[in-house]
Amino acid sequence: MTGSGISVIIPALNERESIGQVVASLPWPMIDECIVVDNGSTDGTDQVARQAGARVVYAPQGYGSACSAGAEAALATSDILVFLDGDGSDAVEELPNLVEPIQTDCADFVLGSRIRGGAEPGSMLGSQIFAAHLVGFLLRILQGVRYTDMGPFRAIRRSSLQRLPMSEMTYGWNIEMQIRCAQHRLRIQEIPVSYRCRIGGVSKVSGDMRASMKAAWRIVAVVLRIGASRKRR
Ligand SMILES: Nc1nc2c(ncn2[C@@H]2O[C@H](COP(=O)(O)OP(=O)(O)OP(=O)(O)O)[C@@H](O)[C@H]2O)c(=O)[nH]1
Ligand SMILES: [Mg+2]
Repeated sequence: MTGSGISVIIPALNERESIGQVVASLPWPMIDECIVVDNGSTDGTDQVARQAGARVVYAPQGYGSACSAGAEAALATSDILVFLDGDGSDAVEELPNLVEPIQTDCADFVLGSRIRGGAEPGSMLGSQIFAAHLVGFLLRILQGVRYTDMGPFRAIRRSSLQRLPMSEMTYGWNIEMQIRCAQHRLRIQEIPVSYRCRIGGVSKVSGDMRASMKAAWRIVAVVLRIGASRKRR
């Protein structure tokens, strides 16, 4: 076993209805902290998160910006960073499965695949499933790496993330991490995870046509800009 301090990082924008339940249902005995990263919530998400036991940090706008600020803010003693969404879609009870390959030094990055785990009907749009397959296909050709998803529920060794020159501050952050992990020859594992419909509140991405198009564009841009190169950059 390597050191196993675990920080859970949750980007959250206007998730008052779900964030309390998500934070409270984390497997607290095995984690060291939960950081909720808010950048612009107007519904008191930060207060609810704090009451449920999270530390709240604030960041400039954007999903990637929030994830990156959370990683920066993690306790110095945390060797493993776990990312998940604040809307209750990710199966927090499966967190032990996600971190185990890193704790036992079998992997540096573990991606939870909703495609392999079986997403609850309605929790993923057909277009998201198609995009996951398409991006997986492109990255197999471009990078020689097999991914079946770009899901938010993931764990990474902190020292590994620090080596990656992450630059996307938008919804392209997740796929950038996956590509850079492959380029930096990190040990990657993908495990099946469950995925549910959000437990309340309003969708910021998949349920909003404009936001979905923007997110899709960022993902394509990242795959073309970073994924087309095999070099470590
Ligand atoms: N801090 C922060 N969090 C964000 C931002 N945009 C989205 N989020 C959070 O990122 C997570 C993913 O957003 P969702 O709205 O659930 O996107 P989605 O999963 O495609 O949509 P649903 O299918 O409705 O769940 C949620 O926890 C959001 O609150 C942002 O700009 N800043
Ligand atoms: Mg969601």
